[in-house]
Amino acid sequence: MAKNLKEVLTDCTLCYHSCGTRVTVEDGKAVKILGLESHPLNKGRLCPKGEAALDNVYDPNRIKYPMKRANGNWERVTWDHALTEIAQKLLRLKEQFGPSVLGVFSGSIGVENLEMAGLTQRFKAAFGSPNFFSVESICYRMRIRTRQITFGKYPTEELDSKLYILWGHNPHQSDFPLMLAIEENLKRGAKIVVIDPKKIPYADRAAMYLKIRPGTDGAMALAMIHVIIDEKLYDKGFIDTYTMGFDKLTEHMKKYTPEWAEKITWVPADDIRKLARLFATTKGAGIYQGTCTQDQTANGTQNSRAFSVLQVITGNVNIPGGWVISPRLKLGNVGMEVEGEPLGADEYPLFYEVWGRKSPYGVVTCVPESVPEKIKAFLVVGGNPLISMADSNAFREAFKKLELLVVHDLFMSETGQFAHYVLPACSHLEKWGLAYSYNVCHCLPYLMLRKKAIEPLYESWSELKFYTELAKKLGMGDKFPWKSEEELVAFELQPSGLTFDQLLNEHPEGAYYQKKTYGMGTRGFSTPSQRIELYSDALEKVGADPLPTYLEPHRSPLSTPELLDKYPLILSTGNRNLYYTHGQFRGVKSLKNMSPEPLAEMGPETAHKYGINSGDMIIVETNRGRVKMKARVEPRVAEGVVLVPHGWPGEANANLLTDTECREPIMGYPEIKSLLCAVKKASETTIRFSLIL
Ligand SMILES: Nc1nc2c(c(=O)[nH]1)N[C@H]1C(S)=C(S)[C@@H](COP(=O)(O)OP(=O)(O)OC[C@H]3O[C@@H](n4cnc5c(=O)[nH]c(N)nc54)[C@H](O)[C@@H]3O)O[C@H]1N2
Ligand SMILES: Nc1nc2c(c(=O)[nH]1)N[C@H]1C(S)=C(S)[C@@H](COP(=O)(O)OP(=O)(O)OC[C@H]3O[C@@H](n4cnc5c(=O)[nH]c(N)nc54)[C@H](O)[C@@H]3O)O[C@H]1N2
Ligand code: SF4
Ligand SMILES: [Mo]
Repeated sequence: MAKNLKEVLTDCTLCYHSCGTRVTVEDGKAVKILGLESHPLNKGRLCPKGEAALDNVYDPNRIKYPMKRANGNWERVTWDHALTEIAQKLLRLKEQFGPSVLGVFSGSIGVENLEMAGLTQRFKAAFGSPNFFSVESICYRMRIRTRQITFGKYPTEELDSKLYILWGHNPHQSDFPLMLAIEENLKRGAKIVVIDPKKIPYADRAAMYLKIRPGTDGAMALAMIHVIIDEKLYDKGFIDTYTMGFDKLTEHMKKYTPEWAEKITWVPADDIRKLARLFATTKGAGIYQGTCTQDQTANGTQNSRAFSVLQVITGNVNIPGGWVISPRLKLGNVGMEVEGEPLGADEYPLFYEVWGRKSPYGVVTCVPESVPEKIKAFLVVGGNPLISMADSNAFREAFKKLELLVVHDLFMSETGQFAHYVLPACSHLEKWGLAYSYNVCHCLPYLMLRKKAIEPLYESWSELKFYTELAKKLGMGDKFPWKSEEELVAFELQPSGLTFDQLLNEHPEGAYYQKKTYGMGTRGFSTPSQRIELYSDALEKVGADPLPTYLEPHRSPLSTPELLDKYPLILSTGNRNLYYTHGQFRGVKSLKNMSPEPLAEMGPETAHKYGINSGDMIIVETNRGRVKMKARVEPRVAEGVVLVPHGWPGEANANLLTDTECREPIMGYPEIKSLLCAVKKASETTIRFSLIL
C-alpha cells in the first residue's frame, strides 16, 4: 500500500539553539530526522540530542493524560476535570489573598520558545499577578541587561571571528553551532584563547590557555583593561568618538595590575599581559563569555561590564568578528502589561528596570523564601525548577507548602512529582511556533516556522490550548483571542516584515528577517548620553559601582579562609553535557548509553590527597548538602577544583549543594560556579541520605 509520506522543515528545540531539521513523516508518524543543509546555524548537521529527537518524542514514558495527586497516588482525570478544579482553587486563592499569590515559571525551553514564554507571561498578567519567573534570573539576562546599560542596545558576539576568547564557554558540550563555525574559521586562520579551570578540547588548539580559579574572571578582565590602558593599546579614535567616561575609567583602573590579579586568579601576570596585547591588537576579536558561567558568580554583573569595556576600548564593536548590534526582530507582543512589580524587583531593581524599560521577570532565587506568605500557587510550564534552580532543598520545602502546584510537561519531572496536577504537553513536533536565532545564537537574524509535523500524541495539549482553556474556566477567555496556533504565530509575525504564508510556502527553510549591518551609523547609542557608557549612571543609581570592579565569591579561600578546614576545595557546578539538556533526556537510551552516569571531576593531585580513584563513588559536600557521584580523575581539571554536572536526579542532584543565600548583589543570581566543598570516598555509613529528592 502506498504510504502517505511528507517532509517537514522545522527546528529542533531540544536545546535553545533551534537548529534546522528535515523531518520525514510517514502515515502521520515522524520516522526520520536530519539536519537541514540550508540552515545557517547547523548547516545540515545535528548534535546527538538532535539526532535522538524522535526517541524523545516517542518515549513511552511521555505523560499520556492529565493526572491528579490524590492520597499519595496519581489518578487519571480528564482535562476538563483538572482545569475546573485548578480554576476553582485559583479563584478562591485570588479572592482570599489577591492575584499576586500566583507565581508562574517557564524554564530554558521557554526562553527561546516565544509562544510558551509569551503565553505564560500573558496568563499571569490576565490573572493579575506580576510574578513571572524563569531561568532568565539565573542565566543570560544579566549579560543582556549589562550590555544594554553600556551600549543602549544589546550587541552579541558572532559565529565568525578572528579571535575567539572562550571565557568559561565550552562549545563542544554546549554550543554546537558555534563549534561548527569555529572549525570553519580555524581553517581561515582564526585564533582561540581559552580561559577555564578545565583544559577543554579547544585549549589544545588555542593560542593561549589560561587555567583560572573559578569565580575570579572579573579580576582577570580588570587587569586586561589595566594593561590595555597602561600600554596605550586602546583605540583612541573609537573611544573619543563614541564613548563617555574614559577619563574616569583610566583613573579607576590604575590599581588593577596583572600582579594584583595573579594573586586572585592563579593566572600568571605575564600571561594576562600577553592576552591583553593579543586581544587589543586584533580587529575582529570577540569575548565569548560562558552562556551562564559568568552570571552565576558574585561578580556577575561586573564581569559582564568588564567584558563590555574590553570590547569597547579595543574598538571591537560593530565590526565583523567583534560584538555587533543587529536590528532587533519586531514581533507582535503576546505578553501583557500588569500592575505591580514581581518578587525581587525592590531588592534587585536593575534586573527589573532600566530607563523606564521594564522586564517581566521576577528573581527566582526569591521564590522559596516567599512561599507561602507571598506565593501560594505555582504553575510550571516547560521547566523543572525543583532540580534546575539553586538550592533544591529550599525549593522542595517551599513547594510542599504550596496550596496548588501545576506542571505542564512531556514527562513526569522531579517538579511534577511534587505537583497536585500534572498535565501532558505537546512536543515541538506537535505544535506550531516561531523559531528564531538572534539572542543566544551569535547574531544571526534568522527566522523559521516551527511547523506542526504530527498530531499531538495521547492527550497532550499545546501551551496555547492549555492557557486558553484554563483562561476560559477563570472567566478571562477574552484575553486569549487566538482561535488556532497558526493564528497566534501570524499575530507574532505581523510587525516582522514576514508573513505566515511566506514562511510556510516560500521559505519553509527559514529566512533572514533583516540584513546584518556593520559600522556605527549616525544616530548615536540609545543610552541617556547617546554614547557607550564606560561610566554607568544606571549602575550608580542602584548603588553599584559605575566602573567595573571585582567582588570575590562569597565563599572562597580568600573570603572565608575559616571554612577551608571543613571545605578545602573549590566547587563549580553545571558544566554542560553534550548528550543532555539540563535534566532532560535521561530516558533516551542512545543518549544514556553515551553518558550513563554523573561524574564529579577533579585533578590527580587533588584526588590522590583524598584517596580517590577514577570510578570510586564519592560524596561531595557543601555547607548546604551532599551529593553522591562517581569520581573521574582528570588531569585537565585545575588542582583544588571540583567540577560537578547538574540536572541529575536523586542523590546526584548538584543543586543539593547550592543555595539561594549566596547571591550576586546587583541582580540576585545564585553563585553556583564558585562555592567551597569537601570530597570523600563514599562508605556504607555515608550512603544514607537525609535529603534525597
Ligand atoms: N548539551 C547541552 N547544551 C546546552 C545546555 C545543556 O544543558 N546541554 N544548556 C544550555 C544553557 S541553558 C546554557 S545557559 C548554556 C551554558 O553554557 P556555558 O555557560 O557556556 O557552559 P559550558 O559550555 O558548559 O562551559 C562552561 C565552562 O566553564 C568552565 N568554568 C566553570 N566555572 C568557571 C569559572 O568560574 N570561570 C571560568 N572562566 N570558567 C569556568 C567549565 O570548566 C566549562 O568548561 O549551555 C546551553 N547548551
Ligand atoms: N547547579 C547548576 N544548576 C543549574 C545550572 C548550572 O550551571 N548549575 N544551569 C542553569 C541554567 S543556565 C538553566 S537555563 C536552567 C534550566 O532549567 P530548566 O529549564 O528548568 O531545566 P530543564 O531540565 O531543561 O527543564 C525543561 C522541562 O521542560 C519540559 N519540556 C520540554 N519541551 C517542552 C514543551 O514543549 N512544553 C512543555 N510544557 N514542557 C516542555 C522538559 O521535559 C523538562 O522537564 O538550569 C539551571 N541549573
Ligand atoms: S544543538 Fe543539538 S539539541 Fe540543540 S537545537 Fe541543535 S541539534 Fe537540537
Ligand atoms: Mo541557561
